[in-house]
Amino acid sequence: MGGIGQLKGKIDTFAPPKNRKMKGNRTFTMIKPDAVADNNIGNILAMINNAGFRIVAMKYTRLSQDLAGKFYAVHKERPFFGELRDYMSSGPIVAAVLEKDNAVEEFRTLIGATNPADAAEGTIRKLYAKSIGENAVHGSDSDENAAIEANFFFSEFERF
Ligand code: 3AN
Repeated sequence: MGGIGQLKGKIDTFAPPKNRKMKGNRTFTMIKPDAVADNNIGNILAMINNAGFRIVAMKYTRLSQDLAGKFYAVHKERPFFGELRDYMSSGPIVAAVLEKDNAVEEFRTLIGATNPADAAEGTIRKLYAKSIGENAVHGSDSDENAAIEANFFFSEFERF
């Protein structure tokens, strides 16, 4: 017995280690397939760091159709669900957990409105999004969803 099996069910996979002071709240982001294909990973990560977010987990990966559907299950009744699932599984993405005080709201401000036509000047979507669907980045809309989304992509041993 022992090893990782013992940890099953005991880990809160979102909170930082208990012996470390929480520096701020956390949010979850993805750099979406359009921004990855356009070679904007570096530009977007620089904007994230320059806005004061610390990257506490990150991976380059690709969602299957099935996983993209699960991630966006909350939107499954929306008319664009099929399009969203196809698009989000169309190429690699970068998933990351970000830390900053008031992270969810601060990050939503940094990324701008869902539709880049409505996004404020200087926001990530204003600079890099192509359309309401291909909109460069995802940002969690609540602390609760940030935790769910981070746990979808990262284990305890992939977050710092
Ligand atoms: P946000 O990502 O700004 O929170 P939501 O939660 O309304 O926006 O939508 C989730 C994702 O669904 C968006 N990021 C976008 O990629 C896609 N989406 C939203 N509205 C549309 C639409 N009208 N047509 C196509 N895709 C959409």
